[in-house]
Amino acid sequence: MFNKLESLLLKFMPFFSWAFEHRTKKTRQIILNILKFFRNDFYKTEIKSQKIINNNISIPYFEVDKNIGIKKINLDKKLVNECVIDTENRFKNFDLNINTKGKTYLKKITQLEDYDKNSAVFKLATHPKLISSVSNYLGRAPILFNIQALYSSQQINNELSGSQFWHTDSSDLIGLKIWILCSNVGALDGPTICLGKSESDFISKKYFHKHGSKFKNDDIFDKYKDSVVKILGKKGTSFATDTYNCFHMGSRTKSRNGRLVLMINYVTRDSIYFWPCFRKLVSRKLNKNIKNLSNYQKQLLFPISLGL
Ligand SMILES: O=C(O)CCC(=O)C(=O)O
Ligand SMILES: [Fe+2]
Repeated sequence: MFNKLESLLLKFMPFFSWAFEHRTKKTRQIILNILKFFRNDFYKTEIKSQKIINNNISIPYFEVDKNIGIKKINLDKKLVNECVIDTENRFKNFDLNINTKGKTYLKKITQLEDYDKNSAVFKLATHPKLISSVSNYLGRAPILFNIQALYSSQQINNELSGSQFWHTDSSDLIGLKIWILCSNVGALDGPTICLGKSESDFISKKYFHKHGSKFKNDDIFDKYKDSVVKILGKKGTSFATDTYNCFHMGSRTKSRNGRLVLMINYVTRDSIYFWPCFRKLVSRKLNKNIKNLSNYQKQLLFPISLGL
């Protein structure tokens, strides 16, 4: 009986999650609190993760102000340099014409499964100093949801779509994305442009913003031209952004060079990616080299690697 009910509910999950994503943040928080009650076991794993993270606590690389949600950060120089070289090499071997799936203005060159546990990128993404920084901001145990090398290519026409419009990411209520620039990024190279959290909250409330929807013109944001943060700089420059709370847009690329960036994405257990209908999507076939992880690393990937 319960199984039948569950499979019926699962069928409607894509609708539920879509409907959930298109609520205001406040409504989402209420729904999440109710759901938490039914997903007690899943949330219990967070306590264990938190303990392991606390046992490995390190001096954080950076601290992100909770009212701002954006910060230019300094990570380990040598490790960042290795990450840049690795990303450049992968980009060189990537045929931009073959991959026609997804967004044309923003190409996904790699994903989490492409990194083995001894790679500089994986080492950085699971570095206790980085994890301490992220978990301090989230106030919770982070989940390393994805690592992606992304390339924004020159756009000839002026038609914008998707994440080129101002939006907040809707898969979670809080999270951090770490950006490592892997090419020199100037204003014309399609940088991500971010508005601080308190201003974003103000706009969100004023316009009853539904978390998953995008602003189809820039009028509201033009007023904030002087206070936005542009994720640009020399190769190796790094930023942390809470794109789940800070309005942002990017890849409005005018230059031929475009932008190559490495993005490490941390979310919480509230993320819709861990809802039953999405679990299948995120039960990844991890690279065999990603197995035999340390206990610490396992906790960071836990809901994913177990394919829960
Ligand atoms: O292309 C960009 O810089 C924006 C990407 C974006 O919206 C995101 O990663 O959440
Ligand atoms: Fe986004």
